[in-house]
Amino acid sequence: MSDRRTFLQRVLGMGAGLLAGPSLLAQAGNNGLPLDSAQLIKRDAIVDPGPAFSAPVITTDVGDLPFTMDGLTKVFHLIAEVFQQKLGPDKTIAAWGFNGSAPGPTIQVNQGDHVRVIFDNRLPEQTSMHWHGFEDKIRYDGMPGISQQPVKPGGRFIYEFDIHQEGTYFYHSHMAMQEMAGMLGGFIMHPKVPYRPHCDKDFLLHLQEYAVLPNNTVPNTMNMEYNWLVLNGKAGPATTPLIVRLGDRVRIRFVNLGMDHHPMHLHGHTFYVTGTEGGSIPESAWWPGNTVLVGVAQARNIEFVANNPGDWMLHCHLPHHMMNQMSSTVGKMTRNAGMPAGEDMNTGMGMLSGTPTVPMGEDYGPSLGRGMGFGSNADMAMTNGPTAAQGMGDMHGAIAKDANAVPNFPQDAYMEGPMMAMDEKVAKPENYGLPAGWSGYMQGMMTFVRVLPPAQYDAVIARMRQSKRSGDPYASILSQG
Ligand SMILES: [Cu+2]
Repeated sequence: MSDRRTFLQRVLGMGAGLLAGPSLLAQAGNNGLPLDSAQLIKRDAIVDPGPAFSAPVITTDVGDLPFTMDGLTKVFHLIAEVFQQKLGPDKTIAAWGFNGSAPGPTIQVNQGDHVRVIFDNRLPEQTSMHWHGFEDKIRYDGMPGISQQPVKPGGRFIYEFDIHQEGTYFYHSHMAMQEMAGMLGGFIMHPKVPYRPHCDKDFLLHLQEYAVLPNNTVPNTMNMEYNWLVLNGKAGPATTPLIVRLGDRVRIRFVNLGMDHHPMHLHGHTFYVTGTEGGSIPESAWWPGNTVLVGVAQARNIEFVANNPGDWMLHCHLPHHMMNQMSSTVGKMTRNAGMPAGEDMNTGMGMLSGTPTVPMGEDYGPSLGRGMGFGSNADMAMTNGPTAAQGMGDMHGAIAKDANAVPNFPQDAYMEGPMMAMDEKVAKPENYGLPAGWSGYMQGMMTFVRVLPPAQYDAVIARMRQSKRSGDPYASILSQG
């Protein structure tokens, strides 16, 4: 038991308070049993005292910031830096983030903890960290030039907090453009008395947007229109699904530190909104829905019983946020089979040259690519025309014979479907068992909640375990049972 607990604490970066005593084994036991529908109803209707700890939060594609102990103080080392980050296959950006990740790794603490964050600035300019929603001393509020002197390049500042709140909080640079380059992260305060009902799975999803042109790796932080909509730093289909077992009670915490508001929609389930950026909502005030609007600088916690098996979509419902790189679909090349990748966006859209020098210029093929930011030969290793369907899906009959005579054709004909499929490029254990070609239909701020019956759940978890990824965001689940 003590070995296991030590191991879990190391892997999860959790304090002893979170993994208290014998309930850990009870938890593994509960998860080892299939639930029939009667049990599901019972589970929903009766307030289960549940285990005496909170499930650690899983931040897919990001993970946690580890800590060390200095006496009774939890010490985190947060490093602001610039690095390359893949939003998906074939699209890399120069991100400004923390410890090699944008969003930065999640900090998880317990109510009652004393916390120290040693912050190092490895950016080429000064910065300052704000701790969003913290009711703490103003000298640690991170307002540059007001509550503290900015942290100069190469400089360090030490923040200290007494955690008396609970809920979904976040940290971010208080320099606005740095925030838009990726400088934000989650700060979870677990409650001293665990929330009821107990959630078996608890996820954090950051909602972000970037404007990055084809052939470019540098996000335009002043742009107001975005072509890359990401969850935890990945655009669909490169997002990692949320893996849950049929019958699990699930919490998802959405955090929005971007420029747009995002109505997040879950298929197949009705959830309750149970928390905001101000902490948990009393149960009497929870409200039901299947879509929750997550405004800028807000957090929204939702909870539901995953009692409906299937691979359910979870996505922002703004149509343009359900796509990746948008570019021209007009011009003669869309009318032919076997489209080339196209020229770069400027050329393909006739902005700089072409005859005529308008987006409809016929000299060049359209630069296609809501798929994965394609639209440039320089951005991608393969063409994305119907001939490059990677053997997945079937284009036969996908376009009507008289399609070209129909006003406004094409809409999604070359944007969603087999030519955008890249199952192999985004293969990972969490995608095991999805139908072939699935990736051609998943783009932008979009992922799955995979509600898996016990046998399928075990098969996916086994593959995740076998992959032995270092710093696996799912470590807290993989170390169970
Ligand atoms: Cu959105």
